[in-house]
Amino acid sequence: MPVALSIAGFDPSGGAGCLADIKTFTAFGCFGMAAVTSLTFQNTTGVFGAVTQTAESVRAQLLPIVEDFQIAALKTGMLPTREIIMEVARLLRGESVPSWDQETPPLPAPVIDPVIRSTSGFDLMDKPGLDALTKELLPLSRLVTPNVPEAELLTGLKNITDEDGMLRAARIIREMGARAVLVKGGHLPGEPLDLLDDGGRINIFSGERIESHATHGTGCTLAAAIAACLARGMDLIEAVGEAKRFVREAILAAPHIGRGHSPINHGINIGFDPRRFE
Ligand code: PXL
Repeated sequence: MPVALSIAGFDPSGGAGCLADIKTFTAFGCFGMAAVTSLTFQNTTGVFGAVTQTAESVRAQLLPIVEDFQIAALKTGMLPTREIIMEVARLLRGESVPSWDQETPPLPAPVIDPVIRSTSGFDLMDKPGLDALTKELLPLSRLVTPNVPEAELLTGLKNITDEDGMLRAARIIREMGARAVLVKGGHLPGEPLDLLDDGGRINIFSGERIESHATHGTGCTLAAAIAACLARGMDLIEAVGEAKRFVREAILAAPHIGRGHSPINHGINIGFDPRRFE
């Protein structure tokens, strides 16, 4: 059974962050593990605060896992500070893993969900963190998955309004060192379109917009699903297509709980669909 590891924030309401990642890993037949970077306080209506971990406590969570298991998939989400990002980068390079044998990297190249700000406007990463993310972590990634606002913050572009803008953003992020970039166009008007730039090869995923308020944690879930599909041996285009199908189905089968944006149904792949009981 492939082991999938999430390095992300903890959302006690279970819709986003590492709880969403673990549920998604399970849905794809992976064994999910998680290291918490920040304990957030939130529900479906917004994020109200967070207590960040230190670089030391993130390392202390990760080292015993990395030394005991072969990790097949890695996904990062909320990485709130420069110190935590530098620590994750050191781990990816094997620098802080005493037992690393130098032949195989201790961790696979991660799928990076560049979580910068919550939909409700709460900053999930500070400014030095954003700088460290672009300089230290993107060059170590397998894939980066920004939505349009995140792509603008990462690149400094202020006018991503169409496919051409998404293409330019993807190229800039690749020039920062990312091997592949998936720019998610759901924030733009019209039918949604996601653009995958895999080392210069462009693939467009178009779909129909779903009218739903069940959007809490969709970004986390998509990135975790892509990581799990890569661990299952799919190529990147296949993995993105499968992950998009999963998120779409999970939105359609959302539990509609909470007063705000409902979480989605991560159980969809494992056969539990609440629509059967309606
Ligand atoms: O969806 C972005 C996100 C990721 N991770 C955590 C979050 C949020 C948004 O609120 O809280 C932990």
